[in-house]
Amino acid sequence: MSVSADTIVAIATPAGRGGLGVVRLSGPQALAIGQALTGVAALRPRHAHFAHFRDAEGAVLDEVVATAFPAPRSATAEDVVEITAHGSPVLLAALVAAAQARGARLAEPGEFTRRAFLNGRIDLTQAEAVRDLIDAHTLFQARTAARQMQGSVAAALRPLHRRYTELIARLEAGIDFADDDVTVAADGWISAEIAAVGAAVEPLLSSFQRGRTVREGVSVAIVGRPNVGKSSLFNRLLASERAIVTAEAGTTRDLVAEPMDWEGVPVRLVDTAGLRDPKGEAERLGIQKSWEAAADAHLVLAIFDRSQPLSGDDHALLRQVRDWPLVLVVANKCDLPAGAGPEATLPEAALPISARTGAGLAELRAAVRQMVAPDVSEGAEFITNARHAQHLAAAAAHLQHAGAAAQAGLPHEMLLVDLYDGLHELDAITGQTTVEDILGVIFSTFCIGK
Ligand SMILES: Nc1nc2c(ncn2[C@@H]2O[C@H](COP(=O)(O)OP(=O)(O)O)[C@@H](O)[C@H]2O)c(=O)[nH]1
Ligand SMILES: [Mg+2]
Repeated sequence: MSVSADTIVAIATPAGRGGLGVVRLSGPQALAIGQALTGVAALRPRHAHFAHFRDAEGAVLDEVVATAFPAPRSATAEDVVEITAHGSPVLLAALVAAAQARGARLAEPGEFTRRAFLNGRIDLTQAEAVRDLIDAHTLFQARTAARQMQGSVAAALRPLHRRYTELIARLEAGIDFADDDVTVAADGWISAEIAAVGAAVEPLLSSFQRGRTVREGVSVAIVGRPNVGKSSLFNRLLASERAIVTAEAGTTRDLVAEPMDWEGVPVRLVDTAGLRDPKGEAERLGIQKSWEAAADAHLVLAIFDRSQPLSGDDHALLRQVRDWPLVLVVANKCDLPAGAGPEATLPEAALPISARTGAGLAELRAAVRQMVAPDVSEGAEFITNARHAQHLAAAAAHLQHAGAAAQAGLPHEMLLVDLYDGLHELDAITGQTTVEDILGVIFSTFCIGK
């Protein structure tokens, strides 16, 4: 089963001191080396053994817990031993050195996961999800990665993949066994099947738009004239006094940016200098940066002070707002009485909030979440990985080409070239190869060679 001849070893926990540290072994010698390091005569499968790790002279270096996971029921599908020691870098290094002295070699980055893939334990999307899970910055990202680690991408592809291979099998059978009792598929059926497979690729491909948001996050810029409460809102959203707030106009001179978790979406929140006629060079440069931040942001929060009549600067911003693709107009200071008729000119959709009391903030959070990552719901499968999206796009293009060839009545051999190219793209997502599967489909469903 295992493709590896050698045994690898690595510290699995982060560098530095901690309560515990784990050394992991995988490969044919893992059990023998694990037993030698811990003095346990025979490690029972999936059983935690309390043991001692000793130096060359036999002096105890640490109390450890050793657990063996014999092949194939292990993370790599090879024999795996995990030794949990105390989290001392010198001690863990000594464990690794002792394992090396007994024939293990240092694992390369990602090699445990690589072996899991090569041994057929996980597919490529699952291997990538392991990395995404470790890299997650928000719980929502972690959940998404965890679902993919359990094979959700492959599961989403499976029905489409089955239909695709059956289509190819029908075409192949029609060509190879035309003289037998296999009926050649009708052209109308072939065109419809190609279209159906293409239609199944489409929603996955388009889901990458929101999937990318989950993975990479978005930037949200807070803009408005001075004193409307931009920095107050910024601090409120971050739940920290990050930006300076004063009653004096022109306090924020430079961009202030902080990463945050916006209902699961990683957001880079940017506070900006108030937009007005600048008084001096520093403010002029600050305001220029505000406009740039608004232009660069995925979403702009345009803030107005609802307790004041709209000023000329407010009107200038309202005119700009129309050119930005994703803008939320926010009417701040709703804890104060409304100023003389400002709502008349604020768009109806303006969201009333108070950065001071927190009123309307839940609605603001939900509205932004909806705008930057629409229907990212826990249940819906979506593509978060650019590599997967690229292969899906290529598969869609080949399917389109095959569809056009079918419409034009080209020979089935020609269709098959495109169809195989498209299938290889789908296979590249999970790292599987389907050619043998297709032979299987042909021989199982067509009763050939009676
Ligand atoms: N009553 C009230 N005052 C606010 C609110 N938000 C901000 N302020 C006050 O408005 C002034 C300007 O706030 P600041 O956040 O510095 O505005 P910025 O110039 O837009 O960054 C400060 O005195 C804040 O305390 C709010 O929701 N209600
Ligand atoms: Mg400010």
